[in-house]
Amino acid sequence: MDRHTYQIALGSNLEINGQPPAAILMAALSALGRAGCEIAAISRFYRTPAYPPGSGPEFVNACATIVSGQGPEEVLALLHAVEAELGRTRTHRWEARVVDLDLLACGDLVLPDLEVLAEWRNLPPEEQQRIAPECLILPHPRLTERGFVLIPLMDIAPDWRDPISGKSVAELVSALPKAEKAAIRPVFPAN
Ligand code: PH2
Ligand code: MG
Ligand code: MG
Repeated sequence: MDRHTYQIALGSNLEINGQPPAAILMAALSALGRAGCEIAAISRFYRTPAYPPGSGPEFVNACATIVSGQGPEEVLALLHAVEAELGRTRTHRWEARVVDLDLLACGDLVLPDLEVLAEWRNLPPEEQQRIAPECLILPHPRLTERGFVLIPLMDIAPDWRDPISGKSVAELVSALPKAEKAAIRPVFPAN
């Protein structure tokens, strides 16, 4: 059986049943473990301002590396099942959420192809909010521009490379605006 290495992003900015966001992310990781994924690495947990600015409460964000015999579509379905199990409802895109689990990458696989990935990457922000892709796009089209994804990812996969720019996660992090980096703080140790 082929085993694939996936990078995933986790985020939460709401409580559910008295559980704060960091506990919800832990619960999501244990659910993935119970579902048969090997959790190979977990980043630190970070407090991050909601993007776009002013769109809701602060998030806790993290990334994890999971190893699974399942293909990308199955892993995506599993992430959605865990979101539902933990109480996520979907009414609007980018609303406050109990838990958001995003499939960032499956090794260096590009889906469906570089051209479609580049099209989604170049969408203006209004369009990004209005339309969602029908097919699974990997790596995640917004991965390279978001500090709340790149900074946790740097903890566990600094050498992963973006297939379009050829840049590593470490290089993408060093290109982030200073103010954006400064606003993203590890939960432990608190500062
Ligand atoms: N997720 C979003 C939109 N905005 N902002 C932060 N800080 N963290 C997120 O995970 C996040 C967001 C859409 O999934
Ligand atoms: Mg997301
Ligand atoms: Mg999502």
